[in-house]
Amino acid sequence: MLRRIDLSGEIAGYPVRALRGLMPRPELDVNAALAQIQPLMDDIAHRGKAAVVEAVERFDGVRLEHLRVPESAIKAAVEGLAPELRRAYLTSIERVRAAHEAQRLPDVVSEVAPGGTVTERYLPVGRVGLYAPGGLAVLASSVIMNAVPAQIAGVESIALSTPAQKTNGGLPDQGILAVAGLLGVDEVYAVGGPAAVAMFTYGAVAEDGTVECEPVDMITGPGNVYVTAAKRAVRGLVGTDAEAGTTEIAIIADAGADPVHVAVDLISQAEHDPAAASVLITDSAALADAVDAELERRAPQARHADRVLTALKGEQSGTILVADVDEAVAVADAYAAEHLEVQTANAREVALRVRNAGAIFVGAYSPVSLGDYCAGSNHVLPTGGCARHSAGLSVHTFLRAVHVIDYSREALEAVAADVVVFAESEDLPSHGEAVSARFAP
Ligand code: HSO
Ligand code: ZN
Repeated sequence: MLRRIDLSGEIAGYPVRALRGLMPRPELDVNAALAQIQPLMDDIAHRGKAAVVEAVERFDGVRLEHLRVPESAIKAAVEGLAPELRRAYLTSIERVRAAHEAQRLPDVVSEVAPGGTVTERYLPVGRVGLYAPGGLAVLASSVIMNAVPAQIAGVESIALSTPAQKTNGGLPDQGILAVAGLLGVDEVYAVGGPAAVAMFTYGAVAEDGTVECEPVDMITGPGNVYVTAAKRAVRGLVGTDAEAGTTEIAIIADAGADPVHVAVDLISQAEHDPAAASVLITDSAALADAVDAELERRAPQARHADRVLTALKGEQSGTILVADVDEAVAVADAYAAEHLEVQTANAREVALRVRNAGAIFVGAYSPVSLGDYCAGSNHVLPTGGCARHSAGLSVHTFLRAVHVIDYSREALEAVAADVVVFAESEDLPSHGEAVSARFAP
């Protein structure tokens, strides 16, 4: 089922960069998507609400009178929840809150010299636009993963946008509305894709001057290649989070791993999208064979067998054979998976050696789908190798570190000569003067 890439014994010869090139990861052509969406983004920047309404009609087949979902619809969605689903939502919210509460950062004061301090204050972003995609599966859980860290960071104004659903009378998905209601997020827009990113960036004003959506300071949330492209297009005008695109799972497994556990986890993420990536990294050909046999048996029986089989057989998925666990860790670092499971002996110790992954799941009883809903961890994670340089959503995403500099007269005087000399060396004598003038007799 999975194609095999045999790298066993070869890893040591490869510098990390070259190793990256051997990974089963297709290039995502964000630039091509960007060229396609740019006219839409510009149109919304210039014409506001009217252009958003047209985009929603064109892409989601719904003609909106107002972009914003009435609060009564959010209330109704909460009231209409089946008790067991309500409990599942609340369990997820409670655990995500518990893990994220612990991420708050206290101010850090450094006394750099007697009488001279630099304080690092962590201040929340003022207004944030959260995006929850539609597409093959509409994911209410992503609303929890976006909103909880923003709320805990202290973001004052939180808006959510998610596609209008033709099948729900033009409102967004009921589950998304219900979760928004449970979280106390009442500013919800029925706008999807790049149009939502443009609306959040530029705001949306109606022709009669009514403001339908105020612009935000930051946009977060996962999305397809067009949403990714839209976020790249507006970066700088607004803040954005790491790129969270089509889902990926990589599993390091040794001969002792249970092939059923490995196979069901590979299938679980393949369920998201025909372009999802499921990668097994193992030093055991026997385990690879056993996992393949399980995939052959189980994948055709999955409810979404079509996309699962397409994903597993795609060039983005595969089994990478390595010589030992050290090589497996090197491959995992080169791949930098969104999700990495470690199903080996001493799994925790192996997991702690990995440097590059969006989130790491340790041992036989920490599957990725636990993290998707109820582990407490965040599931909005960097994909496409971005885990080399970026992190998933957390409270930190919504905080900015601001330095507060506070020097006394004596503390400034003690360092004045250094500032003057340094400024002179850069041919900026007025910089030096700004210090020395304070001490002129
Ligand atoms: N695995 C997805 C998140 C998700 N799964 C939501 C189910 N619902 C990306 O981390
Ligand atoms: Zn998932």
